[in-house]
Amino acid sequence: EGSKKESRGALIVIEGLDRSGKTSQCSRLVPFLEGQGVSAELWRFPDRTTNVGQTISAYLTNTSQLDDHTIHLLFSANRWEKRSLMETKLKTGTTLIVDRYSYSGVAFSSAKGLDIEWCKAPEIGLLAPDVVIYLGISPEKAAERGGYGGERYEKLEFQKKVADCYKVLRDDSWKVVDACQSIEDVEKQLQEIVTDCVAECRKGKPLSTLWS
Ligand code: FDM
Repeated sequence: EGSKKESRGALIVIEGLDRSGKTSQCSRLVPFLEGQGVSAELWRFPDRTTNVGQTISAYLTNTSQLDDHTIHLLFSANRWEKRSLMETKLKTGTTLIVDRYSYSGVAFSSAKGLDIEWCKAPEIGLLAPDVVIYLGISPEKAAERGGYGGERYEKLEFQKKVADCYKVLRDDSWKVVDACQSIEDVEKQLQEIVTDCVAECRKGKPLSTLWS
């Protein structure tokens, strides 16, 4: 423990294809951290509870149609509307486990053919994650797991394009965890990564902004 009176929380982002196990692993991490005495919350994007989020949800369930650029900017706006709360939570010591973030935003929109730099631009200035964890699984293996819902992007051909776009975005700072292992093995590796990350932030690692 350092001498700092208040230590900030960590911004931990989990990314991956549909059916990679993101959501269930995210929800296991929060009680794990709390058990370690770390204040933690589970967040997810899109946050479908806001007005913007409801518009996004209608699009994803095919209840409405929107131009590709328009929906891209709405996904980004949905992160911007949560930015100040996110900053407050982090600065007051709460660690956030975030199920999808700007990387989903860029990967899914560029998979439709939008220019990647154009896709990244509206994300500039959002808080940068302290770590991005990618749950790696091939689109074919993910599809075999079954249970794709009926939402707009849940189709093998599209998921293959998303996987390629994630590859372009990924850099050496990302922690890639093999999502084809047992749930417990994946969980154990995630626990190690988040424990290290929380410790680094406690020691005073500064918050930064995208894209960094
Ligand atoms: N998605 C998610 C995007 O296209 N852009 C974004 O910025 C985000 C955060 O929305 F297919 C896509 C990814 C996924 C869909 O995600 C809804 P969940 O995790 O299934 O709710």
